[in-house]
Amino acid sequence: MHATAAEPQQDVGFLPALPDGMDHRVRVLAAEDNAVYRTLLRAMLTKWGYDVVMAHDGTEAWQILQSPDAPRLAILDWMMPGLDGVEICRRVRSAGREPYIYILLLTSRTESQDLVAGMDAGADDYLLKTTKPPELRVRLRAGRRIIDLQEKLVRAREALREQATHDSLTGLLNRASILEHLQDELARAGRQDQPLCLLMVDLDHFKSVNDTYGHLAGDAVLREAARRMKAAVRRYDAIGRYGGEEFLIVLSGCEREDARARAERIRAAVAAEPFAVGAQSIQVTTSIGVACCAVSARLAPDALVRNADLAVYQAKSLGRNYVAGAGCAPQDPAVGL
Ligand code: GH3
Ligand code: MG
Ligand code: MG
Ligand code: MG
Repeated sequence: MHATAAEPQQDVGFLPALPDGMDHRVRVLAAEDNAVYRTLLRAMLTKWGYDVVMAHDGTEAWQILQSPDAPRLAILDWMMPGLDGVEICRRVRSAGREPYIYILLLTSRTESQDLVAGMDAGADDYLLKTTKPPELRVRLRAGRRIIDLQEKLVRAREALREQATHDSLTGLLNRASILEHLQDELARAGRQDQPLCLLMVDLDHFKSVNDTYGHLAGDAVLREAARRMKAAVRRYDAIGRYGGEEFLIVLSGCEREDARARAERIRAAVAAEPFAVGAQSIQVTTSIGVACCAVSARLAPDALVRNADLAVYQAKSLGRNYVAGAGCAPQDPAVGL
């Protein structure tokens, strides 16, 4: 990439013209204020199979790097008008954003302490402008490997988080997560003087589903019940599997009348049509307990869960396929608040 008057048309195809982005094209930002280098960079990178995003100065480069779909690889000229390459490195790193952006600084400086300063600012690598194109090409490949590894790491971390917080059978939040959510939402409701209601949903006679159709059919019923319930709640209501065939639904900012209506909708959604499991058609119903924490009431999560549990018990005793609990049937024994 050494572009001087003597060799303005340096052969950029020194390595075979096989694109480096064989599996997927990789976008790379090339920021360079010198028109000759810019043309050269674009030609090389395009030939190597990269999708090139060019910036003419540091300010433009920084703007591009701030966008949500910024290239993951950046080649930055050290000396540019506006922001220089080192300052851009510093800003990118202090923003601490993900996904990681791999930065290669391009410099005509040779003083070692300058290079140390560049690396200190967060550059991953640097190259002198006198370096031959094949070296830039392999250094970029090294950068791509880092980016690919980091992407795998992020995916693995997300999969682990999903596993740790969700129930593997139904895909709903697991017991620990729904209880943690309840605790957080109760605290928030207290701070903001908002009501909060909790639904506990228990499948009726579920043991007999297992006994009649087998455990695998029982699992399929749990999955379908979870799907129907999730479809019946709002996107910002949290739903989790509390135990075997018991579920909790946290309704933030919800008054008791509203919670009862919501519970009724969930009950109807499950009972509406029999579940098709293999060749079987299985009728499933639920008993739902409603517990409310009114504005200004200070209830601990345990107390709310206990009230919802008592309300489920009441719904069972009233014949199942039923909604019971706080404010639902004033003549009933005081359940909930
Ligand atoms: P009730 O109407 O009083 O709630 O009766 P029930 O049969 O639903 O309640 P019970 O507590 O007697 O039985 C719950 C059953 O749920 C027993 C247990 O084997 C089953 N169960 C718990 N977890 C799972 C699971 O992950 N898969 C399957 N297939 N069954 C499960
Ligand atoms: Mg420059
Ligand atoms: Mg139960
Ligand atoms: Mg049950």
